Amino acid sequence: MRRRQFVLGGLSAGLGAGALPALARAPAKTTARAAIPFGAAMRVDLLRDDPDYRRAVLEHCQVLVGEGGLKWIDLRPAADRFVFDHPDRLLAFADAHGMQMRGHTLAWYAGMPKWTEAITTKQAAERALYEHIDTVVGRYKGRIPSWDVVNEAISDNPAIDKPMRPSLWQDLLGTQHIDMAFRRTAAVDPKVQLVLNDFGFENPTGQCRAKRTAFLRLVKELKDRGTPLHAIGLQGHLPGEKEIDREGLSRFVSELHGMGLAILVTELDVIDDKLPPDPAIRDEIVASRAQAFLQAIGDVVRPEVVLTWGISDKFTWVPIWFSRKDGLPNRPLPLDANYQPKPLMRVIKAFTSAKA
Ligand code: 9MR
Repeated sequence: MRRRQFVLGGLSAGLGAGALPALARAPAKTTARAAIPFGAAMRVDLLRDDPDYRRAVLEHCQVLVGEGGLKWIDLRPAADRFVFDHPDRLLAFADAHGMQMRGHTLAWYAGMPKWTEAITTKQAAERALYEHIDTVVGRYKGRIPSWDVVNEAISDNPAIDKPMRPSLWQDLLGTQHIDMAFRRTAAVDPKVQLVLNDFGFENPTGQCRAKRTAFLRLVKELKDRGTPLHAIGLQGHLPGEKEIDREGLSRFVSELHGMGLAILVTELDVIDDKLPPDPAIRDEIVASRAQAFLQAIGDVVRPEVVLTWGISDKFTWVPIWFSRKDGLPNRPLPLDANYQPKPLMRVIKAFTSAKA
């Protein structure tokens, strides 16, 4: 069957360009590939309240992640209270529609509720981290198959002697907090895919190079210590005005893959505040950045999943930090504000689709 598809594919490709010369040419190097599940970060209230949003999600997504909901700030209004309403609803939606839900995230520097400022000792931090993981991972055991256990652990400008980003966890427990979080998550749900998630690896800048170096060093240390780590989440919040360092990114992915790690694209979007105003031109640049990013990864290994950080330009985090000076709305996502597919969706569909 596979061979038949290959032959037919070769024939039809040949017919377009003139059958005989095409058949005479050496066959194109086509390798079969499975489809990559695609999905997006969700605002769970919109799934209930906005029928267009819901329809778009049902049409395009096979995997979901809460844009919020599982963050400390959302789950933990007080030290002794957990509120699971949002993630419970998202998981119910995913289950009802045969989709998978990813977990985001257990240990992060941001999105922490005010009351955690009262955690000031190593013992208290350890207790809080373990209690959180036990409760949250335990609740969704067997139902959330993949967790961003630690998010954004490396500094924005990592120095050789100080690569880690300050956080409650890093400050009180040191880099060991990463081992602790991964080991505890594995202990609570041994089947879960354990992911280290981060951003800022893809441009030909000193900053990205330093980040890649620091990240690789951290991952090597974790692997050497036997930390259970299964996959790397490349967020992919791409600055639209910067080129993709295809060679540098491929080399980075190859090193990670060589350490036995799977690769996930977890938060793709293109930050377009510095791009030209014309929507058509802007959309093409957005798509081409994503294309170069995905291709640089795909040249090494097919990512297990591709998620964008939102589905429609109508609802995106980008203007919180990167609104445009000309006042035009941002266009970072695969569907426009009217849920129409943009060139970015075309790129994602082409990249994720199966090939016989
Ligand atoms: O998009 C998210 C935004 O709505 C939240 O306010 C913010 C703080 O919780 O987090 C945003 O999501 C971030 C994600 O959790 C981690 N990577 C960067 C994302 C965009 O800032």
